[in-house]
Amino acid sequence: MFNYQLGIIPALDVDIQKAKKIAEAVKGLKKEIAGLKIGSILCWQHGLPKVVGELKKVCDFPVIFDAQKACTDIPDIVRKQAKVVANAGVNAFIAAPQGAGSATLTAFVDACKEYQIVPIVVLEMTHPEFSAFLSRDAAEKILEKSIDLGVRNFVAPANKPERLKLYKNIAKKKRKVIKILSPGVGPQGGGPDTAVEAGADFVIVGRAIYQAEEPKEEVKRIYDLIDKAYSSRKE
Ligand code: O7M
Repeated sequence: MFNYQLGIIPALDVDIQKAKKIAEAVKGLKKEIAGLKIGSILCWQHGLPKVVGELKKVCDFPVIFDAQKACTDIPDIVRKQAKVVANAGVNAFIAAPQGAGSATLTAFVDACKEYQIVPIVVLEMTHPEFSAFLSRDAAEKILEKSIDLGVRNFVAPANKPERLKLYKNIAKKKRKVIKILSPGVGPQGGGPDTAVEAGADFVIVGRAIYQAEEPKEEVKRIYDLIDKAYSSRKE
């Protein structure tokens, strides 16, 4: 799905006019923008098909749907959700299977394959106490199971770089190359460059882009940082 090894994924947690404005502003940044993440803020208000349709009128970036958070229900519902998402024209669908279990995760991945959208799986979140109700090794188990199911794209926190290294190493031991999409830069304390140095391939950026005076310039600034960090990264 991604045309380059590195890039930025703006999180469009804004209203539809603003989302279109940002898409318009960055549409020429083919190398810098890996995709656009849309979620509950846009889609609960306007509906997924409309949001995807409006963005695709403006630009041709892959659209990544983060239901904040999907893949938490029974397997049968999760399958139906994947179909609805694919029919709306989405390119990739993000799962957060913490608390749902492996049958739900399996159904999610299977349905994404059937409906030809890319499954992306959240391993661990950025906010404090995220794991308060989870077992200690929940993220590692999700990673292992997802890799076995054929998932190659994961979400993990930019503000916990040591965890990014760990996930890349687990994949390496399984002789698989995975891509990490990392949120948590800027207001949540992570640096785009330190995340990429530690193993992130794409940074998910919300407020730092959509609250910037010049979102396009902010994207270019962040890209410069991650590009340098990627060049000095030891795989
Ligand atoms: O850059 P921000 O902090 O304004 O926005 C961060 C975006 O990343 C926002 O869309 C969150 O829903 C998302 N996110 C997190 O902030 N933390 C996580 O652990 C996971 C995500 C995410 O994108 O999950 C798929």
